[in-house]
Amino acid sequence: MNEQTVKQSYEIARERYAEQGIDTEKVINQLNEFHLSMHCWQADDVQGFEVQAGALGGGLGVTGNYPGKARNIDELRADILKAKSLIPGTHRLNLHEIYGDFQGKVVDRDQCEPEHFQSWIEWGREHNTKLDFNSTSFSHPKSGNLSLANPDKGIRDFWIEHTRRCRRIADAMGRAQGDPCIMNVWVHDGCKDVSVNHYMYRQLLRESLDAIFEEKLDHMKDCIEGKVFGIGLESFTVGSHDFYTAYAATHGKIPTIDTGHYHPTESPADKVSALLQFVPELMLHVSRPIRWDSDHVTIMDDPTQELFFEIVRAGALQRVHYGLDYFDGAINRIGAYVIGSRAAQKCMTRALLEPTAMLRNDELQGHTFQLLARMEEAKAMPWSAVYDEFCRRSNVPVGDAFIREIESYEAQVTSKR
Ligand code: RNT
Ligand code: ZN
Repeated sequence: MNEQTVKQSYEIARERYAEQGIDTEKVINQLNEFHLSMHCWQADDVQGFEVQAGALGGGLGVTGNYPGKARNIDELRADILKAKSLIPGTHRLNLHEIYGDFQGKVVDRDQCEPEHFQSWIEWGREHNTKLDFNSTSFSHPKSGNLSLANPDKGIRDFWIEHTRRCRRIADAMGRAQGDPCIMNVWVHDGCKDVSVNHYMYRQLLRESLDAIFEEKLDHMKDCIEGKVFGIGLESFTVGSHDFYTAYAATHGKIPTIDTGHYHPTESPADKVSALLQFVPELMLHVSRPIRWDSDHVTIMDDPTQELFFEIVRAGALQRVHYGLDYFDGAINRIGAYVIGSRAAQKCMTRALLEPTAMLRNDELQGHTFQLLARMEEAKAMPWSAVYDEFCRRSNVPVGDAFIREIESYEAQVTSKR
């Protein structure tokens, strides 16, 4: 797009919003402070770099076989940097434990150390990318259907040890980057078919978490992620939402809201104002479920937009960590990062540009017609001109210009893999 056109469109948008008392310059500054935590696992269909890696497990599924997925740490890093070059602002990278730099050695999950992430820490420093982290309990011979809630003490202790070590790795990352590393614990534990020991499984999971969180670490924060069900684990999920919500609220932990993890008509957005009454912060896994937790690429759909509106309306910008979590092997994977990240930013742009003060006043005065009318008009305001200007100032492609960049990277790099 012609630079002059972008600037002129922005000037008009700035005036239109100023008429409503909204400062678009402030919004652009806020967008600069809005850091997404990009999930490393979109680049290679959740494979990771373990020498002994097996098939994807834990009830997860990636569909599609689009050519060009990252096959090693160098390719994954190159792909992430390419994606980041097409997304305005500065963003974090969310690593899973299986993405360690294991140097061709077999390192079992109960053996991982900060040293296996030293090169990531250096990479992050070099590329102005702060790191977040996840323990990995799936895709392992000891996973089965139950990890932290396994009645077999040996297996349970193995995963407790893994997760404790992961917290220390996260702490090392947080210390090195001078900013807390957010570490997510999600375990797939559940039952495929009818089961009667639910109380026992949940008691075991609670005790395992208590053991894991015993060590106080100052440079990391814990978040815990529930779910409705996984593939092959349809009948019962140990770490349900009630379980983790209660755990987070009583232990000062951060719940992870994965937008793909709820019943189809349940609104993840509606959880923001409820949970933040009782927990310090929230972690998001922004995704797009189609009929189930299918992890399609995030787009500007109504549930995503509503989520960002709710965060802004709750005044919670500083209390939320913005992770993405989808994996689509059916389309260009770098394109998937860019579409999803830009969609989240566009939703945030619209949320920040909402004339919230006016809307709140309408509502309190009982002016329901005016409230509805203003919200409808806000949809058609020139918010995209503000996002385009943010892209322009960030020196990244404006509008669909990123498509050709991805096409040429595909022609030169990913299609040759
Ligand atoms: C699974 C959870 C979890 C994973 C990643 C890979 O349903 O959403 O967050 O997607 O940890
Ligand atoms: Zn998730």
